[in-house]
Amino acid sequence: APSALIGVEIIDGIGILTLKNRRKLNALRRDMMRRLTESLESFAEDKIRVVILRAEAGMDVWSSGHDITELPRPGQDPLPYADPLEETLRAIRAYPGPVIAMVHGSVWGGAFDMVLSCDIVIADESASFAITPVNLGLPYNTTGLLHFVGRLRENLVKELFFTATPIEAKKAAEYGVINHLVPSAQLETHTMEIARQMASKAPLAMAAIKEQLRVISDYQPIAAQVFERLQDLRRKAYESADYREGIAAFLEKRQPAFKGE
Ligand code: KFV
Repeated sequence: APSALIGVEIIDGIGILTLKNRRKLNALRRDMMRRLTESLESFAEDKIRVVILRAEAGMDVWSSGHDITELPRPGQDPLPYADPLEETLRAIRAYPGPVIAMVHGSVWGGAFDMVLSCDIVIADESASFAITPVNLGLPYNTTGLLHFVGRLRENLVKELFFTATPIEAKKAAEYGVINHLVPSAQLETHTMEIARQMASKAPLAMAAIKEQLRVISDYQPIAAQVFERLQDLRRKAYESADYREGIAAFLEKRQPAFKGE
């Protein structure tokens, strides 16, 4: 059952959402993303003030990112507006209270975007972060790039995207991906402490501040002509043989050979 792949609990008034697709290293399936989005909506209705997003205990991969087997086939936009992962990112960003990412293990692709969409990141030394669309030949979406540029320095964003290589916890903390880097044994207690502290503060003021920050950081006007040109560049990439090759290589468990066409 899809719902079994997402844990939903409330502990001490804190909403806790747990990724539990262990067999596929927490690949972000559509049904899981719908469940996450719905759970955030019901937490908001129940006036849950703070949410923690985590992976099931004992996993060394926090999440392997977008479920690659569910990516729209080559020839179609791989990250359309209505993609369930995109909907979840919007739900996290619009949640009327803090959403804390608690990270143990490696974070890949769209899961990195998800972590950056949270308000605060608390992680241990096992955490690492990679954004990997160039391993697949996948043209990332403009909104997603804004998420990275809004949080991180541009030279780091470029290094991450162009190498698709994970950055380790220490460097991630240094560059501001992580708010608090704590020993593994303290990850849960430290995260709960910060969650409880935030939950004791004035929720309406917090919701207003979060929404203002969201609107300000989303406000990046692009002329219609410019946006259409960017979409053409993206289309050229997702209609290419390289994107087909990138997906095929992953499914066949081999290295891709990209030709630039
Ligand atoms: N989607 C679907 N299945 C996945 C998956 C994914 N993202 N990642 C792993 N799996 C499956 C994998 O096919 C295998 O299935 C199982 O999970 C264990 O993975 O049926 P199978 O063969 O058992 P392994 O065997 O690869 O595990 P391991 O050798 O420990 O390597 C772990 C890891 C995370 C390094 C490797 O699985 C990996 O590189 N996964 C892909 C990471 C990635 O690039 N994710 C980004 C996805 S694309 C994305 O999110 C976006 C939006 N984007 O733009 O790039």
